[in-house]
Amino acid sequence: MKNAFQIISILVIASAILTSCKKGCRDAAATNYDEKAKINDGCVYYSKFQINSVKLVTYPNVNSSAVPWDSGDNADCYMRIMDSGDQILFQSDKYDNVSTEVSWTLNPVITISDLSNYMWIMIRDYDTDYIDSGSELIVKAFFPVSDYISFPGTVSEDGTGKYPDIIELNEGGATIQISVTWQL
Ligand SMILES: [Ca+2]
Ligand SMILES: [Ca+2]
Repeated sequence: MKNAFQIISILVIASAILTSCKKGCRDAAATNYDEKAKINDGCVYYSKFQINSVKLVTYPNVNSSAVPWDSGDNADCYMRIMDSGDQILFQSDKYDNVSTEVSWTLNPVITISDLSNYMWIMIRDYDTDYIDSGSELIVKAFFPVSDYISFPGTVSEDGTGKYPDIIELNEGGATIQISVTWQL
């Protein structure tokens, strides 16, 4: 009888301790990370993201030979999204004589499901056609997808948290902002 009482007492105390410990996800890489959680209770991770739009915020006035992109006016910009193997995932229409920021909306959006890899965003000046020999490279910006995920042991690049809605790339005097939506 005494033993039974002791066991019950221990169970009651243990249960009180457990319920006072907050349950939640303790993995900082997860979408539902709870820094106050004491007991790990299920984590959720994004597995893909969609690219909604790409904005060219600014770009250099001249090419690598210090010559204006086009004689007499600004570059006629179009944008490409490529995977790590340089395969084209999306190519936009062009905007003529871009002097201020421009934005391309992807319709349909494209979905990226390999979060461990990298991509490229390329902006070109359309000269005579859509092939590379007829256009000038303005910028090819490296897009390190995994840097924004916070896999265990890595840190997201945006500084305020992982999974940013806008990913900004700065490369060769150009600034590009990518609008994304993360998905489970
Ligand atoms: Ca040109
Ligand atoms: Ca032009």
